[in-house]
Amino acid sequence: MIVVERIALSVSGMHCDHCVESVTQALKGLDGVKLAKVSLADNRAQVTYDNEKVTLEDMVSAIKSAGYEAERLQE
Ligand SMILES: [Cu+2]
Repeated sequence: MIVVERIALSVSGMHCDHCVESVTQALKGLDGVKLAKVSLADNRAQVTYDNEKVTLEDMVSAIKSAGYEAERLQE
């Protein structure tokens, strides 16, 4: 069963389009992430994902590995 959810993350440490691209690729590289929309202006990432394949912790650690910090944003 595929359970698709959407969450918003607050991402810190981004300062240019290259950073946005790095964070986007880090998220999209995870199995189960369907969509990742990263905004430099808001320091946010909107992620649509299959919650049976990927967790919030996976996303946060992928973003950390790319060199940025992230945490869940309550919408
Ligand atoms: Cu940058």
